[in-house]
Amino acid sequence: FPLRIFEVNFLLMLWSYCSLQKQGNITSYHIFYNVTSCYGNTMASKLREMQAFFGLEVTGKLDEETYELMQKPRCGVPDVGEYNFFPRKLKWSKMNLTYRIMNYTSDLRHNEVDRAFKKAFKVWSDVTPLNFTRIRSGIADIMISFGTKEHGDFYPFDGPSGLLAHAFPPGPDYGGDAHFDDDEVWSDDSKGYNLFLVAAHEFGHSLGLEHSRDPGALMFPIYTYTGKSGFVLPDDDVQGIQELYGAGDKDPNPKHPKTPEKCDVELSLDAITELRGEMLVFKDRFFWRLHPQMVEAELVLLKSFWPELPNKIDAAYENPIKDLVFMFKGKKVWALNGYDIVEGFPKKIYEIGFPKEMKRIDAAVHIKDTGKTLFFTGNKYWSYDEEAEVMEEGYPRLIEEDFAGIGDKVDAVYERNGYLYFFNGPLQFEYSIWSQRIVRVLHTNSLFWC
Ligand SMILES: *[C@@H]1O[C@H](CO)[C@@H](O)[C@H](O)[C@H]1NC(C)=O
Ligand SMILES: *[C@@H]1O[C@H](CO)[C@@H](O)[C@H](O)[C@H]1NC(C)=O
Ligand SMILES: *[C@@H]1O[C@H](CO)[C@@H](O)[C@H](O)[C@H]1NC(C)=O
Ligand SMILES: *[C@@H]1O[C@H](CO)[C@@H](O)[C@H](O)[C@H]1NC(C)=O
Ligand SMILES: *[C@@H]1O[C@H](CO)[C@@H](O)[C@H](O)[C@H]1NC(C)=O
Ligand SMILES: [Ca+2]
Ligand SMILES: [Ca+2]
Ligand SMILES: [Ca+2]
Ligand SMILES: [Zn+2]
Ligand SMILES: [Zn+2]
Repeated sequence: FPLRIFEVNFLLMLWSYCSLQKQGNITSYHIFYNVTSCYGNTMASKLREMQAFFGLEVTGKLDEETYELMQKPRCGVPDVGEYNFFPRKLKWSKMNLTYRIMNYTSDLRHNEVDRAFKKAFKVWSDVTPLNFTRIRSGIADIMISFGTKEHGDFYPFDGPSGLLAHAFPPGPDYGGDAHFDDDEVWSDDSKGYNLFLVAAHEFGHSLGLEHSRDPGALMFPIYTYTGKSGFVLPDDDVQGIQELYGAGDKDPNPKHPKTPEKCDVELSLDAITELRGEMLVFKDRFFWRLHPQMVEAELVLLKSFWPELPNKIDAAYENPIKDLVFMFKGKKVWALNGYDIVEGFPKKIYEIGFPKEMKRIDAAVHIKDTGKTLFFTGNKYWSYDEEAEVMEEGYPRLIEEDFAGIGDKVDAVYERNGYLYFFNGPLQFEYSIWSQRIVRVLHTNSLFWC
């Protein structure tokens, strides 16, 4: 693939070369690369493509945000360029494919590596008619190896972190082959990088898939550890691979999680909170970040911010005085200071004053003016005094008695300028604390200006 190699190499070179051409301080919040002076307009237009792909502000310049994204652990198949030079829809013309494990990493036992690759192929064979057979000698369609730095294909790895692995699209010779950077620490759990997850992503490329823009997809170019419980291939990837190969006849796990659409009229929420001036809106494995200066909400995986949290939460609120966000799932509560879980957490919710038999909280909101936090569960609510750190006397009370009209349950709630915004299914109730009544009923998705 001379053209492709050139393209990838050119981009890798650009990233390292341009870093020498830095024009200011990395810590400053302003443009620090002048790409035009480096490479002329071609590169600026490539960068624009990449920024558009990731939903960043399209400037054609390497700004802080773009740079941060490039620093994240990612897959070595470049995000820009590939759709220009890889012909669309490269695929294998046969359904029986072979793979061979050429050599191993010293981070894991051989049988652990074998198992990770086998499981990664099964992710794809479960949803297609493809069959993968391991061979131990000769030339397989998909040759798998571990290497460091320059490892024989002009796509050098870069030492620890950064690029993790890469794979070639279907074709002869190098086609389909997958290479893993042995300067990473590979694991079968959350430590370092999970070999199974990275392999499943790479084999997607080996089969002809490109990167996806869907942050929930396995083929999204940024690595996120998704937890120990059974991996299920997201719907976006299933659609992609079935477009190439069709469906198989025995999908053992037909429930493939879909990524929520912010403008879905039926949209309902799990939880909502502020965090240092941003609004976080939780739904399933994700949350949207709504920055006051940004019109477009950014969707990210919960695990990409807080790997230790569960994949879905019940409720969340911020105590801005303590600069802590509390998140609830079942009987547990986590206190977070930015990215960090505060020592001593998770705690049990009965430790903050709930009855022992209470199974979960539906929603929570902190009211700055009173210093109280309201917790909603079923058709009742509690009031917690943040300063005294005690549950107030006289609670729980019925939601219906004190917040008439908002329904008999609360999915999520937040406070702003003296109004409480209660979410119940696809509806949102704007409630004036001062006049103690509902002033507007809105669609839940109006949060996102849909
Ligand atoms: C970079 O940072 C240093 C120390 O913080 C400062 O002295 C210098 O002026 C900065 N340079 C630019 C170009 O902003
Ligand atoms: C970047 O470099 C080009 C060409 O050298 C120059 O015309 C342009 O003014 C520079 N832009 C910035 C922001 O420094
Ligand atoms: C693929 O391999 C299986 C056995 O592994 C065999 O039963 C099947 O006939 C093969 N299909 C083709 C198209 O070669
Ligand atoms: C895949 O393998 C199974 C079992 O070995 C076989 O029944 C099936 O026909 C194979 N599929 C194809 C497309 O060859
Ligand atoms: C594995 O094989 C590749 C390609 O043949 C080679 O570049 C690399 O050094 C080998 N790695 C190890 C750990 O033996
Ligand atoms: Ca090959
Ligand atoms: Ca690396
Ligand atoms: Ca909830
Ligand atoms: Zn990739
Ligand atoms: Zn390689």
